[in-house]
Amino acid sequence: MATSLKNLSVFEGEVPSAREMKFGIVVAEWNWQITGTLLKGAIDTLKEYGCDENDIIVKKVPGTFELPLGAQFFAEYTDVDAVIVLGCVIQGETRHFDFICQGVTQGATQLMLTWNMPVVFGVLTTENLEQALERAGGRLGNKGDEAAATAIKMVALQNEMEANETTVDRRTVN
Ligand code: DLZ
Repeated sequence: MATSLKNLSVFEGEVPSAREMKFGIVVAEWNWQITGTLLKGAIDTLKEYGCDENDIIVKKVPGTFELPLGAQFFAEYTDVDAVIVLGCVIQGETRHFDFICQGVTQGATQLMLTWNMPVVFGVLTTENLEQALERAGGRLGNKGDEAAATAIKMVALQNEMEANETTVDRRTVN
C-alpha cells in the first residue's frame, strides 16, 4: 500500500516559505471526525511555514464527491494560488466508494490541468475507520499536513517558473 509506512507529517525535501501565498481549502463534512482533523493539520502547517491566517480561506462541502466543484469555485471566484481538497472515503459494502474515489480523483486532476493551478489531493481512501484515524493525527501522522506542504511546494514551483518564463514557439521545431 502506498502510504502504509509513511508518516504523513514528515516531509521529503525542503518546504519553502509560504509567506505571501494564498490558499483555499475545501473540506468535506462527511466523516467530519476525520476531515476536521485534516483541516486543523493543513491550517497549522500552512501557518507554520509562514502563511498569514488571513490568506487561508476555508469552505465546506457535503461530501468528498463535491470537492472538485468546491475547488473550481475557488479557481473561478477567488485569487488563491492553490486549493487543497480534504476528504475521507471509507470503504463500505457498496460500490459507492469506487465511484466517489474515481470522481474526486478525475475531477481534481482535470481541474488543475485546466486552470494551471495546484489542486492538492488531501483525501484519505481507506478500508476502515481505524486506517483513517491512523492518518488523521494518529500513528501515521496527518494527511492534512502533507497536503499543505505539497501545496506550498507547488506554489513555489509555479512562482519560480513563471518568474523565469521564456517564450518558445514549439511549432518551429522540425
Ligand atoms: C454517499 C457517501 C458515502 C456512501 N460515503 C462517503 C464517504 O465515505 N466519504 C465522503 O466524503 N462522502 C461519502 N458520501 C457522500 C458523497 O461524497 C456525496 O456527498 C453524495 O453522494 C452526494 O453527492
